[in-house]
Amino acid sequence: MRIDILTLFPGMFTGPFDESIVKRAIDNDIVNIKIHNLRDWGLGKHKMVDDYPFGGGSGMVMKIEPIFEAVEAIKAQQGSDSSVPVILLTPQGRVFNQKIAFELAKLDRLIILCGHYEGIDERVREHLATDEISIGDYVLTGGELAAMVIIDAVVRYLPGVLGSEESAAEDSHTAGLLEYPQYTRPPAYRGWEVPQVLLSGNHAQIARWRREQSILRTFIRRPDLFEKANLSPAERKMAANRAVNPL
Ligand code: JBE
Repeated sequence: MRIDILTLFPGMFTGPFDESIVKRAIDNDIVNIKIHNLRDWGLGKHKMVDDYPFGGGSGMVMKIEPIFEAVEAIKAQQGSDSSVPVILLTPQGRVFNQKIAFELAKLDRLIILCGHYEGIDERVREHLATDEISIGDYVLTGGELAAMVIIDAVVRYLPGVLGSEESAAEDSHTAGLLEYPQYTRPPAYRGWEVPQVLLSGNHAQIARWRREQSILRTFIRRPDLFEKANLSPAERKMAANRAVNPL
């Protein structure tokens, strides 16, 4: 997969892409992430990328020409395929989630536009962006952090990035539920003990306990997820009972 990012702050991306799993994916040529400085397409000798809003008001608006010309140049870099999806990161977009990450991971190319300042000339939305995504209902100073969040979630899905064990943890059985609690040694610390069942060696019992914990946790913390989860009637009943009468 190739991901192109268009930003006014390319320096923000060093760090997240230079560590851990995303770095490994880049080193293994599973993903190719190219960061482009929008300033390179700025207008005139001052490389202007923003301007005053028509109609007045405070703040600056990102100009249309540098963005269009940058995206056209980037598209042309690997065959002039005008069908490459162009995602604009904005609080006005559809809210990002795991399903969107999964869908984006199927693409072989993707261009991400990081907005800044008070906004972007509306014609970029109308005539260039093919999708608008938000990572949540809060205001960031720009789309860069949103781009990093999305890329991190997408890259995990690319074949070869996670080990088979890690990916198995996301199978349809557990999808949509919160994770069960995890413990490691020591079995007791300051009197706080690891649940006995995990030390029992009884794998069927352990699997049952974990499933129950996932369901119960989801019921209590995220009723919205519980509602949508793929659960049997017995599991739904168990959650309702146990939440009222905890063990
Ligand atoms: O979520 N986002 O993509 C944003 C982009 C820019 C500013 N705030 C956001 N939340």
